[in-house]
Amino acid sequence: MERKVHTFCRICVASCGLEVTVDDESNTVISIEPDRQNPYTWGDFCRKGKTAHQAVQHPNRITRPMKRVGDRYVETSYDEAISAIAERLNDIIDRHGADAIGSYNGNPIGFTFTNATWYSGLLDAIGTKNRFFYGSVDQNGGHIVCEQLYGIEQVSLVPDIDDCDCFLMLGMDPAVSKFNWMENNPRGWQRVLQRQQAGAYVIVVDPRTSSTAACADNHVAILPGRDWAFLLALIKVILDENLERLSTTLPIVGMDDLRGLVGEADLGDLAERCGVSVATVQDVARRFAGARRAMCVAHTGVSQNENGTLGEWLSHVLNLITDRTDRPGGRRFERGVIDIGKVLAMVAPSTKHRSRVRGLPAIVGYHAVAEIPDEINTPGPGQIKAMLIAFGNPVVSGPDGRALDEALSALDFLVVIDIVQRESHRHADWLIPGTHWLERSELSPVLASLQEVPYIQYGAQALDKPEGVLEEWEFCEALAAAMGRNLFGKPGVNRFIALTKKLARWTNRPGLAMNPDWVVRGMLAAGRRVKYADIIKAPHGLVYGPRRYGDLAKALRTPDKRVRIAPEMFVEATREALRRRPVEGDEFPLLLANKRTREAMNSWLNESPGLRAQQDNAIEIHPADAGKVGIRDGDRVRVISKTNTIELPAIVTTSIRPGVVCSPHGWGGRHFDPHTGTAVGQLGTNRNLLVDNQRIDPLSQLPVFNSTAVRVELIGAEDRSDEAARRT
Ligand SMILES: Nc1nc2c(c(=O)[nH]1)N[C@H]1C(S)=C(S)[C@@H](COP(=O)(O)OP(=O)(O)OC[C@H]3O[C@@H](n4cnc5c(=O)[nH]c(N)nc54)[C@H](O)[C@@H]3O)O[C@H]1N2
Ligand SMILES: Nc1nc2c(c(=O)[nH]1)N[C@H]1C(S)=C(S)[C@@H](COP(=O)(O)OP(=O)(O)OC[C@H]3O[C@@H](n4cnc5c(=O)[nH]c(N)nc54)[C@H](O)[C@@H]3O)O[C@H]1N2
Ligand code: SF4
Ligand SMILES: [Mo]
Repeated sequence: MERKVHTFCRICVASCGLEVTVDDESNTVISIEPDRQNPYTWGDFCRKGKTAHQAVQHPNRITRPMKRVGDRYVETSYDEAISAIAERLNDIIDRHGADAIGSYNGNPIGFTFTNATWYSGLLDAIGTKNRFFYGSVDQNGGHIVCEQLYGIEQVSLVPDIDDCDCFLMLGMDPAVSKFNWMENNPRGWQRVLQRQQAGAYVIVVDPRTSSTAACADNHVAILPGRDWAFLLALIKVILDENLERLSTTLPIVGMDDLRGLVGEADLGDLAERCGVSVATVQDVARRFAGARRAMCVAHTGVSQNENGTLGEWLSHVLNLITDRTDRPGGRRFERGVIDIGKVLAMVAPSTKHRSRVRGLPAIVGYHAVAEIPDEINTPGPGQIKAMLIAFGNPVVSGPDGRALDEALSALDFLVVIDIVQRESHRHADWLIPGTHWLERSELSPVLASLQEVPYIQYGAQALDKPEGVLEEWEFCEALAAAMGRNLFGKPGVNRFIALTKKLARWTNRPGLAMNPDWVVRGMLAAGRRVKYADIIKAPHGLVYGPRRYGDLAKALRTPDKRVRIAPEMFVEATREALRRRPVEGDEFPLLLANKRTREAMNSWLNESPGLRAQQDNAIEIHPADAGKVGIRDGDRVRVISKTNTIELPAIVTTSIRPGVVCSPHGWGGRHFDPHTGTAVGQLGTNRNLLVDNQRIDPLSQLPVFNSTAVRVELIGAEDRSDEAARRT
């Protein structure tokens, strides 16, 4: 029988509403279409959503716990897996302490609040402080900036697109990756273009003529990694020319410190650093400050650099000194269903722990992916001996995957929870099946708090999970119980869970057994903004209120309830950056930037058969740079950084700025057939192998994905010069 399920896509934050047609008999998807009745996301959709079920039917999907035997895996029961893993982890904890168990959880966990909560509960049960998450390759800069400025580690400042007259967009390519990151604007890019048609001015700052930049009224082709200098230059022009109009919605402290810093910088020097003319800087600054309504939005292109956090900070400053924060047409504060600061405090451990080897502080409770190899390789108390990797593929998505892979191979014990065995999982001792979001029903207060308007949707389950497979949270709960350690590290929790399970069995009411839904309902009740029952009654999604302006002032959590516009740590870091001259070495004369591809989601969807529009990644290079080393379009080239060497085909194009090359991430990972132990296919090449894991933004701890210094050489250059010699 055919059945239609209304739910939403949980691949990226765009959260597109879906109508999934399911064949009940075979438990398969017939089609996935956008849900026309979704009041909020209708109009946004992509092929990744349309073909999402291909990952459910992945030919190498893990559907039973699998134990490594030699270079293959054999299927076992959950009972066997859980007791064996519990015993081994307990043994390692007994011998080396809880911190000997490390953990990485990746991006897809961000879409499943229930599993994220229980996974974090398992880590609390273990008691390890060696936790790593994808924030350190993604949004950590945002957490630091919000914490410093507003006193909350996450503030959802959503672009208020439909009222904006001047868009200043840095390091983002919404024409490809949709208008989302730590906030979501459905059909955001199309709406920007509509505003443009109505007269709005669009400025895109990007070293490449991306699909987004191609539509800009002004495309500023900046040097990668220098957005902080560009933004500081804009702020300088605005303050020097008295064009500022301080926020009217927020009390601000620290303007003198900001003015002091700006006074120390020289406009010509700043412009030179970012490779943009002074005239362009002045034009952008005057336009932005003079526009009736405007917004500055800085995304991952800005943050994944050595001074990325400074870039993000200054993007907030620019909005604050021109009264664009929490104002129509600017960046509006959306309260969400629940105080997200509180939620974060719940899911993230409130530890100020410092990492053992590099001494770096945890950010929202987690350390940086870049540190994992050091923490595994360096002997001494607290050395990581075992890891859990869930929902993540850091060997491909993180910096220097080769170093990480080698470190993972040296572990005593590695447990993976995923739907497929990928590059980061190849040394796993145990593979535990993950579930796919089409197989889960869940409600995420976190996702709901990233939306442009007060909006929430229940993520209904479309398919049954493979028979016998436990959802990730169930596995975490069972493992904590088998280890004899209380979930969440809270005394009595395991006993309570066991009791509720008994009660559920006696009464034949499964809902009485404690489960993550309880937490969600509790939070919704505490938030008092929307009722659980109302959400369930709205299968197409629920807009539960009007968009409001001016709530941020009430939400501030700084001690004096004012915005700290110039936190000392940022001011000092900017001074330091101003003191340093960029070193442009002859050995590595080009800067490697990054982009995304429409058909892939980080490292995990490019092998889906339905998505194989692209089989390979390449490196884009400007004709002037290509000419210097004899590279022609389509040639295979060697890309060399201090860290590693890779080979890629070259695309010679004027759409990239001279001095910069660009290649998308997420490629080059293999996946495995655990039954036979063979690696199945590899599409493209992992450009992150070139990225150093020691050189990170000291504030956010993000690697330098967008400004790694490289050199490019033609492979077989000798043959070509022979050929040229023959011709002459
Ligand atoms: N050079 C460069 N590198 C980057 C970036 C960049 O812009 N440039 N972007 C960074 C960003 S923004 C991000 S978010 C990271 C992402 O990096 P990661 O967080 O490591 O995520 P992915 O590489 O996408 O790997 C996701 C894994 O989760 C598994 N998975 C998917 N769904 C589920 C599920 O429901 N259950 C379970 N158990 N497993 C699941 C997939 O099979 C896959 O193995 O990459 C970062 N890396
Ligand atoms: N199709 C697709 N969509 C996605 C994803 C995906 O993997 N595929 N990932 C999702 C995730 S996890 C995230 S976090 C979001 C991210 O979404 P965005 O933050 O919008 O990221 P990108 O689309 O990679 O756009 C980054 C842009 O920055 C430019 N850039 C590179 N270096 C610099 C620099 O130093 N300065 C400036 N100003 N620009 C620079 C690049 O050329 C590129 O055009 O996208 C989400 N959407
Ligand atoms: S992957 Fe595509 S369909 Fe899914 S939420 Fe993102 S944009 Fe929407
Ligand atoms: Mo991301």
